[in-house]
Amino acid sequence: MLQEPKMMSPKKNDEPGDPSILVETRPRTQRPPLYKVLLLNDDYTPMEFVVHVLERFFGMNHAQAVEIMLTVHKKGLAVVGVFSHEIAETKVGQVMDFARRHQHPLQCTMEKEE
Ligand code: TYC
Repeated sequence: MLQEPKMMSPKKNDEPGDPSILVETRPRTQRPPLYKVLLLNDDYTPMEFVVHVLERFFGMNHAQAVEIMLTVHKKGLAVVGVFSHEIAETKVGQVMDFARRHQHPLQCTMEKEE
């Protein structure tokens, strides 16, 4: 008796072991970028004012604040904290505003951490 040609059943593509399927196992979560907040040296801002800024806006104790202030004074700048973009922007704004209100030329900036 004549056999009809067997139709190939539509191949399901999700059988276990199907080598044509690549299952992503590596999680692809991305950390949000972090930003360094930098304090810059100048010749006019009083040392005590910088120490106060570091205590007030960066939660440093007095000894830490003196140490970092002296690092900025000697090296020209120092990283005073690492934050999310939004927090870093807020800190920079707070420091710049506080310095301006007291008529000191203190500069604070942020840069992306690589
Ligand atoms: N260089 C300043 C002075 O001699 C002190 C100073 C330190 C200024 C740190 C700014 O970010 C600064 N009075």
